Amino acid sequence: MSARLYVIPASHPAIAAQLMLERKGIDYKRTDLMPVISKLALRAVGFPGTTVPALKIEGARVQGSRQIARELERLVPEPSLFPADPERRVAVEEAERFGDEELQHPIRQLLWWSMKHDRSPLRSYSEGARLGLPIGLAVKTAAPIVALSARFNEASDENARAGLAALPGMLDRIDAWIAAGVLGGEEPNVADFQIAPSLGLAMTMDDLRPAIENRPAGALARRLVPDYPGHTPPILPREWLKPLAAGAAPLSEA
Ligand SMILES: N[C@@H](CCC(=O)N[C@@H](CS)C(=O)NCC(=O)O)C(=O)O
Repeated sequence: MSARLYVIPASHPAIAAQLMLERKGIDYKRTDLMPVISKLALRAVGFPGTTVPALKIEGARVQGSRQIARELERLVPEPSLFPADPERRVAVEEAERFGDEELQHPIRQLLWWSMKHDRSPLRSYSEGARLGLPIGLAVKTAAPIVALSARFNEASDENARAGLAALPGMLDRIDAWIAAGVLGGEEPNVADFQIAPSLGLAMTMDDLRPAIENRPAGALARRLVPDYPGHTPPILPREWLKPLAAGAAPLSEA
């Protein structure tokens, strides 16, 4: 089977797609793209949309982590990403939808907000990437890319604060799904693969990690994405982090 995955280094939905390709045992080649440039590059190779993950597989072009999951399932049914039981499948697909539509974007906005205020961590997110130019040069010339990415993703103060305020509730939801066996089962499902990379990316930020790492959600991320690339030292205003500090859970056995 011939497959090529287009990613932005450390993109959480792109890591979700990589995990699912690996779970299905599909060999693939990876093309690393710089943010913003990625939009043009994807159009140039014939994708209709402008976001990663984007997958060329068996002559088809599939874009979006949830669409990719379904195409992989169609091409390689086993091991399945979806539970066989219809009721469990509904629950898993709801968790997957939440991961895509509710969790992904605030984490993305918080990262771009941080980059907008200090670009120096950018290099750590690109470690090992092949961007077609030396990483050092890519990072040095990244100011307009960071500014545009922050703008495209609406990484404003207001949205960053809203994301931080929403995070404890989202983590509670994830922990409840883990307790109910919807997430975190022995055989990872499509929702595990969708949600764990967002948690992994969040935990690269020193400001967010303490609120996540010692709870079941943190254990899920460590299990599925133990080596998430990137590290952002503390940068968010302390005042904004108060909703998170209130929700930080003590060490759990999960
Ligand atoms: N919900 C979509 C989100 C895709 C998305 O927004 N990807 C980001 C990277 S995380 C992207 O391609 N952004 C374009 C850019 O940064 O220029 C999915 O899961 O596929």
